[in-house]
Amino acid sequence: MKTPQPPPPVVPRYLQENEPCQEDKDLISSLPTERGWIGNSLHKYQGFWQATAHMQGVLACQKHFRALESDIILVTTPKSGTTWLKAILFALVKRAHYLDLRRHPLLTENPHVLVPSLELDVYTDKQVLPDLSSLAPPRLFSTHLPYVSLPDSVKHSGCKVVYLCRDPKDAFVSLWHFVNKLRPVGSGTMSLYEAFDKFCRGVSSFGPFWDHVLGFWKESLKRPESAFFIKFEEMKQEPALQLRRLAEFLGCPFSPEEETHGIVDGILRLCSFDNLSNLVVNKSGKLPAGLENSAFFRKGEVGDWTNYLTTEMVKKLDSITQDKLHGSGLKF
Ligand code: PAP
Repeated sequence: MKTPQPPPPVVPRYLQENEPCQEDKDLISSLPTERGWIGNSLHKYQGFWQATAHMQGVLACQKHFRALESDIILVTTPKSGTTWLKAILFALVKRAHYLDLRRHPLLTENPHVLVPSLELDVYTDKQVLPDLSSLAPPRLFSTHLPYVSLPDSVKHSGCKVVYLCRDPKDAFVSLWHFVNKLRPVGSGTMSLYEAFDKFCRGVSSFGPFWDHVLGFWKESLKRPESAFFIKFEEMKQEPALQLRRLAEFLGCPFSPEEETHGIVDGILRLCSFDNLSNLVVNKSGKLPAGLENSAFFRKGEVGDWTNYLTTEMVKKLDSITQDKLHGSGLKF
């Protein structure tokens, strides 16, 4: 009699290495490759590092995504507050549909579901291209792609790009924590030092951080009507002011009646770290790719790097930032 075997462990989709088609395989094998942060590989594509599992989605959205003039694309460097800004953008531009904030979709869905990522969600199915034609305008999408890798239509359709970044010291600390939650069971944690070395060399998903930020900073100076540049720290410092600026930029400013009814504060309360992180969906739910929703909520503060980085690390990161951003007018 056969002894019953335990069921094979279910590997979450984000840890599965999708078998790329032959054309993508050929491209990937021609790219510089380094070991990634969660036991995967990173490939340098168009000057930026992409995980093998993301390459298919990156290439497919570059090839197939057709932006509309009315689209809004949130672009972020990883761990810069993407989840927060997704919530804010959704609440802002769809506010006419959800007047009662006590019955809002953000109370039952994670922001990553409401604002899907082009390369990580929308274009991940190898077999079937998504039909985006029935989505009500303005369509909201996100991406971590650098400016050079954006689908052409995002650059030329006249759609609005909202770009969010964060002090690299906090973005790095947040990324290190996140990656350690994502690593496969049994593969141990990645040390802060190993992660720091990779981050400083630019070898992180969608990195180098500085080149990513500079690409969109320059674009926002050249075409301020199409690209809105904002830092996590600015959002934290003056959320109401920044939300009103965002509404103006997106062509949906708050009316005097909305101001009287406190809609700005209502949106900010709905999207606050305390509110979102304490919802059942974000405490215990999972994304379709298998990531725990709770992994996107840690502290949500400015300056947590002081609790992790040594004086030498701070010196090194600050000096890279100064060198890379020198002359650009951008500072952290
Ligand atoms: P992603 O790029 O993988 O989508 P992203 O949402 O950018 O992740 O990063 C998560 C960070 O945003 C976390 O920062 P921390 O590690 O320094 O704490 C997370 O706590 C923070 N965050 C998530 N939601 C909010 C929010 N509503 N307000 C402020 N910060 C938030």
